[in-house]
Amino acid sequence: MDLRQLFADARRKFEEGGLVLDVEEDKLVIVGDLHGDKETLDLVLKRWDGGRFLFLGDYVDRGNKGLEVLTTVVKLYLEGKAYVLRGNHESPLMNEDGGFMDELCLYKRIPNCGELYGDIERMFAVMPVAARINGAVLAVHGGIPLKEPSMEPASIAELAKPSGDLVLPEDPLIYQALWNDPCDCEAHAPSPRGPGIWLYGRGPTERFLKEEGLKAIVRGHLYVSAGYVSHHGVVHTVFTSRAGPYKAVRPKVAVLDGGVLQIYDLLSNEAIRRVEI
Ligand SMILES: [Mn+2]
Repeated sequence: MDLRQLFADARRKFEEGGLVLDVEEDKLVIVGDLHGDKETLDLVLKRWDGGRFLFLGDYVDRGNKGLEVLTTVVKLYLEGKAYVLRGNHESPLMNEDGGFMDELCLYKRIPNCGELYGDIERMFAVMPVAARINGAVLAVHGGIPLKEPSMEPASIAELAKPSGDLVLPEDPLIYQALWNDPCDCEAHAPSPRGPGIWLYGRGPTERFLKEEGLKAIVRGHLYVSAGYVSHHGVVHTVFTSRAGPYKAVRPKVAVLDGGVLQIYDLLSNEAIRRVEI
């Protein structure tokens, strides 16, 4: 299939779906950052063959099969088999130095790679940034955005109605949803990732979940060699890439099955943690 057509079709479908999804699924396999790791993606798709998937973003950069990963998840999305969220690497801000533009133009030598990237960039801009699953779990790449200057958590409704351009993105709440991380702190702290990015602590996390009537957050973004870490018992980070710099990672996915969230180790094929939601 023509790639430009594929990404244009996906862009139109993403546009119709909005920036925040409401998802109802009995069983959902939630996949963390892939960063061009097609082998691990194939492992997940084989292990849960015929299942429903939610991808937490960061399909490209770092690993060398970003285009294959992106194409695969977008096809699953168009076939109605997967929800596909945006990560901070779904942005021209990252792809110039992160490896994806070089993959397209230098290594794969795709003719008119700039035009293909233009289609991809337009699609990135309209991808959803969060999904509410079964009214209980929020899936998001980075996490809870904080409103300056009060530093209180933003609501999901505010995320759904952004102001400013979405390409980079410029909207500060959307930007933080893609970039923020949890911390073991009580309130919040500036993020080492850069200006405009925050670490959200126990207080804002608990207030956010209470306000939204949710139980937990499943997110990616943070590289952890164990492939999984939890904060305050309610923020669950899964990391699913072994590409490039992540060779030593033990990749994990989260499987939401009824009222239970299970964390699976992909190498041993075992559930390493079980959380009642
Ligand atoms: Mn990320």
